[in-house]
Amino acid sequence: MYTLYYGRGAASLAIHAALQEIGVPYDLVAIDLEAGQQRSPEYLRINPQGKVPTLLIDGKPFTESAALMMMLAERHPQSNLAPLAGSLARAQWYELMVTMANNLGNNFRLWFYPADVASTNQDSALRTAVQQRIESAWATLDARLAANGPYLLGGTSSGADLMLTMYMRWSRNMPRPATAWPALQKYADMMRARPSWRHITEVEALTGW
Ligand SMILES: N[C@@H](CCC(=O)N[C@@H](CS)C(=O)NCC(=O)O)C(=O)O
Repeated sequence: MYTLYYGRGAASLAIHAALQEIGVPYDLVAIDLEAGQQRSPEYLRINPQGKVPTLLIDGKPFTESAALMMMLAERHPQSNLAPLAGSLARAQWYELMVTMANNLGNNFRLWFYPADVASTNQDSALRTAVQQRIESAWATLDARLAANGPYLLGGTSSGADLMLTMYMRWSRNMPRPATAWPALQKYADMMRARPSWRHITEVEALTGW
């Protein structure tokens, strides 16, 4: 049995979509990040880092969205969150998952939480550097999808696409959002039309995509 602790639109979003795609029953617990619920003693007991997502698997807490996606893909091979274990496509999938976590996950963390590394939230050198790194990731992914889409692995969708859609959504208020790149815009339209994505958008009451 799964219980997902999520924040609206946060790093839990792709895991929420994955659970929905798997089709198993799961419980949701909303953590209000703006109200600071992630730092409540109750939540810190299950996730001492005070971040979302946390996924309870049979009552035991696990964290890190990319790791959770890998775990779910392994536990539910029939859900096609990842290509067949041991295949070359699976190797490509791991490469993508880790690259996106490093290039997008880490840089978005700095974009939204610059105080992790800077003394002020307005460190413009940091913001410029982070923005450039995120935009460079969009350019690479746009070229990849334009050459060999419609999904990250070509003809078959996977959990990596759920991760990328989540990251892309986070850029919507940036100076140059992911959808400024044409192949990524087309990709966003396709991914947002998925039943799982529409469902989580409604449940998490997300606006502005
Ligand atoms: N690398 C982590 C990042 C988790 C993370 O930074 N989550 C943010 C929301 S997107 C959070 O919980 N922020 C609340 C806080 O840091 O106080 C993952 O991918 O799961």
